[in-house]
Amino acid sequence: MSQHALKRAAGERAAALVEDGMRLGLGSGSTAEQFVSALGLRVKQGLRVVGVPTSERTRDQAEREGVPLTTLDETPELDLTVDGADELDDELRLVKGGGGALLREKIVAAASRRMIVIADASKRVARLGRFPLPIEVVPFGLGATRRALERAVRAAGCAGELRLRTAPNAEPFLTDGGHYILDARLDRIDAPERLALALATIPGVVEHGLFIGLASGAIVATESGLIELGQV
Ligand code: A5P
Repeated sequence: MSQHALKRAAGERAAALVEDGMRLGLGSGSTAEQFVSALGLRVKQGLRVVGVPTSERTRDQAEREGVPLTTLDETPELDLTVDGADELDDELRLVKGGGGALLREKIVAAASRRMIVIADASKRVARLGRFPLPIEVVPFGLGATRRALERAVRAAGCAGELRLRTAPNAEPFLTDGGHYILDARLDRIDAPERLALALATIPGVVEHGLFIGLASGAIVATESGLIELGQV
């Protein structure tokens, strides 16, 4: 089975869980794209939902697929968010932000009563950290924020370098919110909660890609079928 087929299977399963009238958070990335596509098919068959997209890219896709959209201003509480992840462990702790949408993804997940992660088996890890941890920062004061981050990372028991993410034109990558991303290449994160707390206290840090205590369940697509973790 191709990785695409695994993502499709996870996305379809999540779309099947959506109930009429639900207020949804619509995740970002190639796996969430499969969910939005499968959801669009159900909407065409008469399912009534509204969704808050977590990126401009997802907004464009949802509009194309005919999924009605809302905002967190109009709809501040959501029933369910479905989103992908760059890594997830057995405690449903996540690394997210590979696509740069972590800030809106975290705001939307936090506004949801449930968050279900959809992923292919390559995303499931015993320990977080091999995927570089995205940290969204404001452009002002980048040098000072980076130094503070390096200290915080070391104090939290991690080691590794921070790299400013660049776009294909070699300019700094800009998030939907107009911020930069520093990718922390840590290799292993032994104490995700400790690191998350340390990162969150640094001025200039807008958000980081550790999602802890947000996911209630996960659907992981493997060659031998779907595995469900937590409450799906
Ligand atoms: C976007 O910022 C990310 O958090 C994505 O949810 C994550 O990178 C997973 O993307 P894929 O499904 O494309 O791997």
